[in-house]
Amino acid sequence: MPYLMKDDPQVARIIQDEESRVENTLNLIAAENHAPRSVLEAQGSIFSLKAAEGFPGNRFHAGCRHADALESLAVSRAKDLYGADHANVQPHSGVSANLAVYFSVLDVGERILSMKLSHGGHLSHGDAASMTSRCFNFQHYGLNLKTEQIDYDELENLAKAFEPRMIVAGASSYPRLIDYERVAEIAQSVSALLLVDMAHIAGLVAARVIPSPVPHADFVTFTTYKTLRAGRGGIILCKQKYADRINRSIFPGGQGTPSLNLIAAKAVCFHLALADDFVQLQKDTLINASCFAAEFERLGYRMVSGGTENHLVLIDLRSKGLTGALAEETLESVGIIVNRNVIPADPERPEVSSGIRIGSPAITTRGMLEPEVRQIARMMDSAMSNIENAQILKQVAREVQDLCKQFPIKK
Ligand code: DSN
Repeated sequence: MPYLMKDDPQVARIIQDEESRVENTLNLIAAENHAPRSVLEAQGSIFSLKAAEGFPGNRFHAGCRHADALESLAVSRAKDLYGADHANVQPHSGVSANLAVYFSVLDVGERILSMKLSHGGHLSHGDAASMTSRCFNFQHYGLNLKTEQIDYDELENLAKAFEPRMIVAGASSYPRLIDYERVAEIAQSVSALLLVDMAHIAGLVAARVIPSPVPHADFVTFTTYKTLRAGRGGIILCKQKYADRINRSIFPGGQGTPSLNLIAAKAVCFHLALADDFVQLQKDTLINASCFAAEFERLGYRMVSGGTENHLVLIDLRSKGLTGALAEETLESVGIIVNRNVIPADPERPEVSSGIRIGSPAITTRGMLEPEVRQIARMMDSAMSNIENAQILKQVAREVQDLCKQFPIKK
């Protein structure tokens, strides 16, 4: 970063420190990943400066010839990758994408049925703390507290009683697959539209290693920096008949000029997602998550829902006498980055939580496989079982460093 170093060494050093933190820690945050350097180059490109309100062929600024070529390419790649009728690649984030879907077809105050945040849903699915809950009338479905999985019969009963205009499926901390066919049937039976928010699993779906919601849903939204590895940003896919309404809802409805640099990164990632090594990466991501669940169970931990079918596991720490917050802090002190997470019917406040959420995407991108996953689980157990033992924590921190050196982040 020669120019940045010259103009603002303070910021340059903070960026270098972050690069070093990422390289020298194990990232188990289920919502994150390491992106290829080509994606970061596209994100940092000249396109970050271009004003281009509107859509390809219909802009409110001149000089958009290359912007149009770029956005058209990203749209056509997104449609091909997911088999969608229409793609809007402009949302700045997942929340922007969800808001645009709600406002595209619903009037303020209309009813939406979605999964509750405390059982794995997302803030933008109408949580009380999110402005989405002030714009629409949300009711929430949860998990069956015995199976800790979605109870589709209960969802159906709620839909019949509430008569929502839209049902939202998709979650941030749900380790199971969702039966989209069943949710679509329920939505149709009450004449509701179906939005699937597949932010966490967009890479797994792109690689076709888990089922796709696209054939079943009216709208599919996702962020691009998680399993998909495209850097920050959001996408909306939809049936052709909603294409114009979705576009208007993004611009001029909810956003101004798109972030063309992020669109460039999205286009690169859609291209890379077609390669065989991306498909293998997503297969390994699933295998590694299952391996985490098996190893933690062997070590005496309880997996919420009894295991995983995707890239994440949710661990209930209560039997170990730990809170999520304490585990998160202890693990960070040895270089293992996780996030505390509420478990269904959690007795603790969200800031404290009784669980941790562990994701396999980033370590899999580094090339780690089952032997390393078992080693990481044992290191985590060692740290979490010895939170007061400075010597053991130091030893685990050294092991983390060694593992990071053995598996440098690929450029
Ligand atoms: N949705 C948040 C998460 O799952 O951590 C971040 O995007």
